[in-house]
Amino acid sequence: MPTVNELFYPYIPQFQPGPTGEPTPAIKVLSSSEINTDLNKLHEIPSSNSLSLSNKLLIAGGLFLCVCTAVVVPVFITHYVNQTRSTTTNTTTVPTTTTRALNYTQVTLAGDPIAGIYNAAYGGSSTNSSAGSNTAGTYPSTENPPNCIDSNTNTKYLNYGANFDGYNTGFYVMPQVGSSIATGILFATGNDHSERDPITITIEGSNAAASLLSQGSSWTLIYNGSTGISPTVDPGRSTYVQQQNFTNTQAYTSYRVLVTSVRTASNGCCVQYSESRIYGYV
Ligand SMILES: [Ca+2]
Repeated sequence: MPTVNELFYPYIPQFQPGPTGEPTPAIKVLSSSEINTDLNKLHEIPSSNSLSLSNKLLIAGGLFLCVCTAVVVPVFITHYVNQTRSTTTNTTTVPTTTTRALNYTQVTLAGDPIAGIYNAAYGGSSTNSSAGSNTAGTYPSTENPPNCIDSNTNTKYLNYGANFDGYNTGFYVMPQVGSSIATGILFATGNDHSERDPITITIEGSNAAASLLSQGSSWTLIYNGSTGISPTVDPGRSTYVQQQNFTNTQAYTSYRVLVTSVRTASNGCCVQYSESRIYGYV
């Protein structure tokens, strides 16, 4: 092992030997073991400038991994979340609305449920008629309500009404075609007694249940006018007259037809007609 002087004299001026050949007194002379200990400590804690190339590469590699972890992981998480959201959006079902063309047709047909009524003005409640003979509010059993929608002018519906004049009588019908938009009505006269011809009527529509159709609040007025039968000229017996058309855009499942005037107001009997068919869009 070299001595202190041998180690430092060549490099440090302070350690140059004095005139007597000894080191300057201010300088502590270290033993060989102390010097080796300090040198080992210097090796254990190398400065950055003294790092070997392999250590520098290791540190650089570590820094690179840290940067990648800090940048790539958040990007990956964001991408994964976005992908999840995108998948959820793509699986959403969008409701669609289908439409179809409406067909103009005869709305009321033979066999439709129909009820004779009296004591009824539009907007008001009604009383059910029943089969009878010369009795207020009834109709002859063979001249019943279904006869006015059977497309047969040889069959008729007659109602005496509350005062034997046929006023405020009529029927309500539930067409089996289902919901429809009524826009017209076609009348045909009875086989006799022109003084019993209906001259004016109202038509109302309803979407209420059958059990509620005797209540006035169930109905909405859609027509108030002529039957197409002239009040002054007899069109003939068992005869179709001009169909009456009106504007209506609402669909209904039931209709109510009420007679508001008869050719002869006090005819002492009734009102009668062989057909009263509703037309419209289904
Ligand atoms: Ca008929």
